[in-house]
Amino acid sequence: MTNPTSVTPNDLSAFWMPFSANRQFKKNPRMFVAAKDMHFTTSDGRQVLDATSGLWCVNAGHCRPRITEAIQKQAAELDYAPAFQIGHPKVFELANRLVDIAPEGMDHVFFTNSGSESVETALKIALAYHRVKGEGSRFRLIGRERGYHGVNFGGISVGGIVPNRKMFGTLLTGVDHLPHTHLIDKNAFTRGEPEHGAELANELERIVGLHDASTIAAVIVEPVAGSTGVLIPPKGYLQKLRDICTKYGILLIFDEVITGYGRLGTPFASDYYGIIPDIMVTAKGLTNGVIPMGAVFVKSEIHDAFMTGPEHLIEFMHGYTYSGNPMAAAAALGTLETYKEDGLLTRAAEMAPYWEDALHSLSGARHVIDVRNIGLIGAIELDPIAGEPTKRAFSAFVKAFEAGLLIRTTGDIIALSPPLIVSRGDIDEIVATIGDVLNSLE
Ligand code: PXG
Repeated sequence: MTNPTSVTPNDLSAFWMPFSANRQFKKNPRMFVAAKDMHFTTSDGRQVLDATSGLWCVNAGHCRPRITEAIQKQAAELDYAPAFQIGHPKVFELANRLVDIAPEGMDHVFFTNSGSESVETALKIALAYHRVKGEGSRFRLIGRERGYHGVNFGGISVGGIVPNRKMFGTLLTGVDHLPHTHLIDKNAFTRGEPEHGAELANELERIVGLHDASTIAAVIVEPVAGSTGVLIPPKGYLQKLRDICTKYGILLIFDEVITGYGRLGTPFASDYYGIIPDIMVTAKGLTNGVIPMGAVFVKSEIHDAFMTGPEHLIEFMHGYTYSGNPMAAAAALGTLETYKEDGLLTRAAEMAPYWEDALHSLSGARHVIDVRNIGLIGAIELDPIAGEPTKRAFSAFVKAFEAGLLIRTTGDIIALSPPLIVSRGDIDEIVATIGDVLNSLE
């Protein structure tokens, strides 16, 4: 058992924390020192119920034995193998296991180390694909307002979260954006997919009209936008995007970093909506968050287009030192086994009705202006404090943490995505704690 006091550092200044209010945090740190299944243990020995799967990644719950054992064994057996021009068996096995659970036709996998790298990889595959096909004029990339595609330059260029973009210069050129689909006036308190907004996909026709299809390489969207505060696609919206992309020879990229690996009650959102993209970006739940890893799935047609020319030449000039490294591959295989044994890739479908009812019981709680849900994802949107956006939700986060519950907030939205092993009792606790917290907020 870890002694909580022994792992509390006495100087917090050297570590520049990512996406954090560093000064505020360091005045009043919140530290986890252990985790098991649905709970974290804090440095002062409290249990905190995880309603966010860490950062949307610990889909099977914490410290699952198969994953731990797989990593331990791998570390002692083959720690690292060069990723270029040499292989190791586990990464090939993993690619096959992934193709087995992937949507029809997604037959090839390129490995990365994160969601952000998977996004860059997908965008580069899309651009290079058109070029190897002799359509190098297709250089434009289309994203969406409020989209989150990680933090690297390609991702923030196609992304649409203003604070994540505005500090960083001109970004990629040749990028345009679809409008976001958050129509709170029309769709507030919808259970599941909203009725209004499918027509927003027709904006892609307008963008094609403006730039001409012959200049557009790909459209990238999150099937359900997560980071921005859970925006669920209106009924029919994704199908319209698929149809317009097909009509104009534009590749459709689904960023499934959050929706992948069971979050909606199907292995991927693509299965949930019955819409197959051309490229699918994944990470997070691939290794249960334990070892960094991402995987980009492509259709054979795309992969095969690269497999021409002299066989001694590298077909795609891209990859990372740690692409498919043995430790990550072992963690991913252990994760897939755990998902299979516990039926986790479809468990969210069983729990979703209970989750939906529980969340919507908060509709009348103080400050709540919208509740939305799909699969095992939920969001509670709060009325912002006038002139002080984000403050109310952040207070909710701190109070919930003190009350033994981990939630995520973005803007004035509480986003929830519990591990897929969540029980009805856990759901009751999540909702009761949030209800108390909201009613206690100014
Ligand atoms: N695409 C999507 C759709 C994501 O949600 C990334 C790409 C980037 O993944 P990496 O592994 O590079 O972080 C993400 C990441 C939150 C939150 O609380 C969401 C993410 C990361 C951290 C916090 O909403 N999403």
